[in-house]
Amino acid sequence: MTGEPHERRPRWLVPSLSALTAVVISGCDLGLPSPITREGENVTRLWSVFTILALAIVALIIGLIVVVVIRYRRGHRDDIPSQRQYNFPLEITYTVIPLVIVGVLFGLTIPVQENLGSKEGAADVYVEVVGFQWQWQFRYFEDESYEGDPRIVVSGSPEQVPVLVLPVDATVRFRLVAQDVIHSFWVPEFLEKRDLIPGAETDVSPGIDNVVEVETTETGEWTGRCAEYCGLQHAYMDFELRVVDEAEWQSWSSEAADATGEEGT
Ligand SMILES: [Cu+2]
Repeated sequence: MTGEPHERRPRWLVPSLSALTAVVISGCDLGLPSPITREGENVTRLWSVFTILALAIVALIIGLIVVVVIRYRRGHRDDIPSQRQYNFPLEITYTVIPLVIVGVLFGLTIPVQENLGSKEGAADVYVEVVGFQWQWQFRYFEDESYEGDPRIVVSGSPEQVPVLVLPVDATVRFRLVAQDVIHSFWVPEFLEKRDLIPGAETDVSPGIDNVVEVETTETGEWTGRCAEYCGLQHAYMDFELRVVDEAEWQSWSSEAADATGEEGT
């Protein structure tokens, strides 16, 4: 037998894995919907860091496995592998590196999470989102007290999907209220969702933070959903989200306020 087949290095390996990783990363939004809020952009950035790092680690592990399998396969050799039981520096290294990675990811996660829960200063629009079996009602208020009669009320029905209209480049604060069971307010493009817990606004379920705030960044139309199974008609509990420019917002809100006023009288 001539030659040393076990010494051959798979030269194609690193370029192939690099190319595969590049295709996966560039070919899609790393699996996420395109964000339409400032908070969603932060979540997407964090997700990208996690995903790219995970792909790099997968590539490294697969690469090492393939190298070891090819390079150290038994072939026609009669020798036995090294019988050394441990390698202290190596073990320290592969313990410390993952700890550092987890620490960095944790550190990056905290500010994004804080941002998702933050509600500073006054918002531009206040909407009380009421979920009930099996529809949504959107009640627009003037301020964060959410008291008195809402200026605008949009109600869904089995025949009419409710439309949540919001201005673009605005801070919108949602107060989530469940009238019966737990529902969940979810627009996939927000990249966040929050449950509506019954009794959160009273003393029945104290300590529940049922207020979320988003800053809209794009005009367009999207579909929102209830993301918590809430009974037989849960699957039909959709709503439409329409984010509009300032002029459209002004005309819609005054028309909707008039319509709400007329219904109330
Ligand atoms: Cu539901």
